[in-house]
Amino acid sequence: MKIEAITLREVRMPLVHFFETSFGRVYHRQLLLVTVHGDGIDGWGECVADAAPFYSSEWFDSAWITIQRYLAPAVLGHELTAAHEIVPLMANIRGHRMAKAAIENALWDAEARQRNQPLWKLLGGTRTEISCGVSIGIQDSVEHLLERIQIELAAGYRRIKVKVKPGWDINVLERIRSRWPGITLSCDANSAYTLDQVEHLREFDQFNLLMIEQPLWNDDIYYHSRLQKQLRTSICLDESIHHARDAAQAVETEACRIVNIKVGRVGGFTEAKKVHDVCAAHQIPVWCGGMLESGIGRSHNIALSTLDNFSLPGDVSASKRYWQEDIIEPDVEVTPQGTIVVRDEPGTGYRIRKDLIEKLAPRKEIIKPGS
Ligand code: OSB
Ligand code: MG
Repeated sequence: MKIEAITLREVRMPLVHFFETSFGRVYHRQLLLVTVHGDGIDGWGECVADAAPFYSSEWFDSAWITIQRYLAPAVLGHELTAAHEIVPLMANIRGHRMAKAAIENALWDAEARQRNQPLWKLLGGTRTEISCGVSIGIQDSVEHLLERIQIELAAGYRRIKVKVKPGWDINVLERIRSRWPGITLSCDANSAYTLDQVEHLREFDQFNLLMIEQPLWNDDIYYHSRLQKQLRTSICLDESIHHARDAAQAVETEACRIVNIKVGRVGGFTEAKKVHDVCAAHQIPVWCGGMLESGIGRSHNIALSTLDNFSLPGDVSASKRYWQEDIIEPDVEVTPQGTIVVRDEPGTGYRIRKDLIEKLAPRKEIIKPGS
């Protein structure tokens, strides 16, 4: 396929429910949608960077300008036979993985449509049904949190993950465990602790958690390995893993026993597959993380989750948990057994609601060679 043009769109979507982590509360998402045009086909990708550089150093504006100034010019006009060939074209631009992933993933979507094949098969997936969990943010009260957990369990979700931070952790986990002693439960600290809180973190061991996600610094692997030796609970790394080498280091230093793969954080499907393979080779299970995606990013997460080593439930859940109206059709739906049945149509299997996107998009820019 020849990459003839790239369209950027800004779409603002209000969340059905606010989402709060240790770095703050959000009420809506400012999405950057990327469309790659070539050979009469449009491929769609979503940049998962947040409106502000809190989860990672990338943010909406940095992604937009990096694509406009550097990434689009590096790839426009090139003729590719497979989506992964775009990776070396962008390799001399350092970092900006979420921006790169949006372009690369759009191209995978285009390739799947062009080959008339489901994206999940093109990626090498083997599962036809994926296992779903939910990530529940910090609430105004523990009672509110318990109510939300009740709703998600009733909907069939197979794993509950709650956000924690100092002051909203042991007390909260105690309440959850006393009400539901047997559910699969995990927590995510988004780097809210330091190594001198080891004694406090050891208290998490009493709750039989599936994992504690990213307890320490966002850029650290080594101190997580020191911490893991002192905890019974498995550590899962999210923020610290940017590529397959990070995953290899984390595995070799025993900094974690589980890895969260977010395709945006690692720079696209090609690197996500490599992280998956490194972990598989060392019997480290992985699961697919979420970034409050619209249906476009969500459908890509579903496709990725069909790879063999995605053996734990991901943060891939139903459209209606996030949006009044999603920008794909049909909505992503979860069965009463807590699974998503993978669609067999070409591409992601979901139709892009372009009219709705145009209505929601206050800003749009078409980039062509030489423009
Ligand atoms: O750490 O996994 C995280 C959302 C935004 C930024 C970071 C994270 C999250 C989530 C949400 O946990 C997962 C979802 O999309 O439901
Ligand atoms: Mg996380």
